[in-house]
Amino acid sequence: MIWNKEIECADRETMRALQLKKLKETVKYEYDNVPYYRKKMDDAGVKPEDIESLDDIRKLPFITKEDIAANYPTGLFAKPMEEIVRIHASSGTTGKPKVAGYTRKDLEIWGECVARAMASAGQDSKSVVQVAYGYGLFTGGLGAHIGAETIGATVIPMSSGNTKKQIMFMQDMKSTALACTPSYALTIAEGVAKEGIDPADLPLKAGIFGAEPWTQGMKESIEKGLGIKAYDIYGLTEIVGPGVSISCDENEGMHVQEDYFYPEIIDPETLEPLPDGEIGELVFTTLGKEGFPMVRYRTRDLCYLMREKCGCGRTTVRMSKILGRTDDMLIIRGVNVFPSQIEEVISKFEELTINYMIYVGRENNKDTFDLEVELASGLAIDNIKFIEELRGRLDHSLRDMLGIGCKVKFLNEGTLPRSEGKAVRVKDSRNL
Ligand code: ADP
Ligand code: K
Ligand code: ZN
Repeated sequence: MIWNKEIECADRETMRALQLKKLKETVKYEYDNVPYYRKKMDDAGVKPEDIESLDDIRKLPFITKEDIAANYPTGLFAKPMEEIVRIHASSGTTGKPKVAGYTRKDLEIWGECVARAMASAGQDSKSVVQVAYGYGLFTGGLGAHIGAETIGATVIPMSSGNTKKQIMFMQDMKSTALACTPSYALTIAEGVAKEGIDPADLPLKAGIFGAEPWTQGMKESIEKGLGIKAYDIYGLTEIVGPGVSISCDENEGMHVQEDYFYPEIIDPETLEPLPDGEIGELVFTTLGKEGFPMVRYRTRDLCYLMREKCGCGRTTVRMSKILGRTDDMLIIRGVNVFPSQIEEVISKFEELTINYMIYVGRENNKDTFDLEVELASGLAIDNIKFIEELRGRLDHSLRDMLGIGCKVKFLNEGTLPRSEGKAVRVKDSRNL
């Protein structure tokens, strides 16, 4: 199902013309209304009139997470508070949260984008969408909510947590879609199994999962555990929240709502633009947002762009799954390690659940690297021969993937903490 065929299936020329028109307006708007960015442009010697083509975007200075922090809380807002009708903020694991402000029009844009996402996941006005993302400053809950409402679905605003009640409502209200983080979806799937419910008996058809990185292996576990098709929804508070992009039935990347969010991929070191297909840092310019517009915002998320025709009929550019956040990258004994690489390895082992915990520390001037994994149900941790054989195979696969080894500890199923929101899978005590 395609929500907005005219835009989502527009030909390249039409889309580029629309983007250029909106880009020019955005840059002028930003220059006129955000003094901090005006100064950046002045320092770089670039004026709004210098934007004559889409490629001219490269002349513009970036906005970074540090710029947002330096302007905490509302210094980069382009509208007076009177016109701001909603505030959200990202969790801000380090330092102050990043605060975003929305005008009425911004909420409409957000609703439109998430509506496209809901439709891509097969939902319509007859659907019942259970939102199990947290409601609050976090954009997950109200983001999924506004999209489900825009398509006219029945929204169940559960928020996260209380897994038993989630499952009860899912059955009693005949929810057709579940929107939550992939790690919480997995927790719910485990709950379903624990209650002896056959996933095929659930009315649930689709999952709209995002807000954290997840692998194909994780996707398969969730799809099996809930008897659904899982879709990947991407977004970030600074740009709008979830709905910046969504996967389709082809499961080959996420279609970017590029009439509102213009994507670029840059080399995070040289800051030079990279061609389609090359992995780098994702940068977004919002096209038409009023309250908290962003020009060339560096997301720190790593992915690549695809412009080949998609089987679903949409013509919008696709971004690959998020392969990691530069923030999440661990440097262990000089080697770059992403938690998602570990998840990918673990997901290939039937003997393990997909839960894990990474511990990094420092002893005798050397990095320590420990990994806890869980045995799948019914497997005996006291079967030493089996465990040692499994350890051997796991060590080998991890070393293949990461280039370094780690110390693995096996746990019984259900030992590791389960997530209701964004999962915490790394404890790095080196930074304490
Ligand atoms: P934060 O997690 O930085 O406090 P947000 O709640 O705004 O703030 O989350 C945005 C971030 O979450 C993105 O920059 C990205 O790293 C991650 N994210 C969101 N959706 C996805 C997704 N579908 N796949 C992978 N990562 C995602
Ligand atoms: K107001
Ligand atoms: Zn598609």
